[in-house]
Amino acid sequence: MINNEDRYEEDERFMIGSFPKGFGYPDDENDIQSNDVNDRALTGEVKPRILIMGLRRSGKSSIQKVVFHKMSPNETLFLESTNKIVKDDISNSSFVSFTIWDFPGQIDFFDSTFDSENIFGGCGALVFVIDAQDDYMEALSKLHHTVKKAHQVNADIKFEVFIHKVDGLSDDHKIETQRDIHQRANEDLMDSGDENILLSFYLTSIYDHSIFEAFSKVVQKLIPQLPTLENLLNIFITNSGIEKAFLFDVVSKIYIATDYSPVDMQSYELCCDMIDVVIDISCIYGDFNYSVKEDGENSTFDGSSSSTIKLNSGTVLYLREVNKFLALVCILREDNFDKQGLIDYNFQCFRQAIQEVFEIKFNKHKPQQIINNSLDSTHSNGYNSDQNH
Ligand SMILES: Nc1nc2c(ncn2[C@@H]2O[C@H](COP(=O)(O)OP(=O)(O)OP(=O)(O)O)[C@@H](O)[C@H]2O)c(=O)[nH]1
Ligand SMILES: [Mg+2]
Repeated sequence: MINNEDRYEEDERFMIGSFPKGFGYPDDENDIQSNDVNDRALTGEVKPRILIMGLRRSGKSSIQKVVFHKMSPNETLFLESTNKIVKDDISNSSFVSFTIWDFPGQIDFFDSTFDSENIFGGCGALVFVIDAQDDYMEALSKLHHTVKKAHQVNADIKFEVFIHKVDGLSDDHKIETQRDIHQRANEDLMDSGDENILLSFYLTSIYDHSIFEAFSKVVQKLIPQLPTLENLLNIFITNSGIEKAFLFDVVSKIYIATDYSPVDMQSYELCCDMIDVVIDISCIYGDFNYSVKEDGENSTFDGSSSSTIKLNSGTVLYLREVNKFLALVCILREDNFDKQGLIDYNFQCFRQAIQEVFEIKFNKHKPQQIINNSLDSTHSNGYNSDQNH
C-alpha cells in the first residue's frame, strides 16, 4: 500500500481540490531571494537557468505557476502582469534542480540596462511563449530578435518555442498554426543567415497535460545523466515485461526520463493521474507519524512505498518510489504482472543503479558540499537523505 507520508508534512498544506502547496518549492515570489549565488547548487555546481520570455499576456507566469507551484489553471486568470524579472529556485531534487527566470513581456533587449551577457551567459534553455489564440506576427519578430541576441552571447542555449493556449484551437487549427509558426520562424532565421540556430516547437496549454510534457522535455535536455537514466529504464522494462516506464519528479509531475519507446500523450496522462491518486489517497490515509530530521527534511520515506491500479482494459499501472523525489510509474499488461516478483527484483536493481548515479554526483562534489552544508544545513539538495532508505 501507499506509504509516502513523509512528503505530507502539515495538514494545512493540503487544500480540497488543490495540490499540496509549498511542497519543496518556494510558495511566494517574495520567498524567493534568488541571485547568482543561488544559481549554484550546494554541490558547487552552477544550476542550469531556464528563461521564460514572450510578449505580454502570452502566459509565461501562468506556465511557471501551474507547473512548479501547483496553481490551478483557473487561478491564473487573476495573475498580475509581471513588471520585473522574477527568479525562482527549483531545487526539489538533485535531478531537477534549476532556476527559472520569468521575464516581463515588455522587456527591451536594446535597453542599456538589460545585461544580456549576464542573462544569456548562464542560461541553459530559453523558453519563448507565443499566444496561439492571438495574432502571432509580433511574437515571431520578437522571437527572432531574442533568439539571435541570445545565440550571439551563448551558442549553447537550447531554444524552446511554446505555441501556447492551444486549448482554444481545433485539432486542425493546432496543426496548421504549428506548421505556420515553424515555417515563418525558420524562414526568418534563414533570411538573417542564422540557419544554424535550432528551435524546438511544442503545442501547449495549462488546461491539460501538454504543458507538463513540454516542460519535461525542456528539463530533460538539461539533465546530464539523461542517457544513463534512459538506458537503465530500457534495461529495466525489457527484462520485466513492461511496456512503458516513466521516471517522475513527483512534485512537479514532469518526467525526467523514460525508456526509448515513443511517448504517447495518453500514457503520460494516465501516469500523471496515478500520481495524483496516490498523493490524494496518501493525504487521506497516510500515516502521519513521521519524524522530521534536523535539516527539516522528512525521513520516513519508505522504499516499500508502492501502488498498483488495474484498469478494465487489462492494463496495470504500477508505481514504485525510487527516492523521496522520484517515482517510477510503469504501464504493463495484466498477464505480465503475474511475474511481480521478477519486476520487484529488477526494480531493486534499478533503484540501486539510480542511487549510484546520485552517489557519483555526490562524491564528485563532496568537499564543496561539506563546506556549504556547514554554512546552511537546511538545504541538502537531496543528496544525503536519498541514499539511505
Ligand atoms: N486559454 C488559456 N489561457 C491561458 C493559458 N495560459 C495562460 N492563460 C491566460 O493568459 C493570461 C495571461 O497570463 P500571464 O501568465 O499573466 O501572462 P504573462 O506572459 O506572464 O504576462 P506578462 O507578465 O504581462 O508578460 C491569464 O489570464 C491566463 O489565465 C492557456 O494555456 N490557455
Ligand atoms: Mg507574467
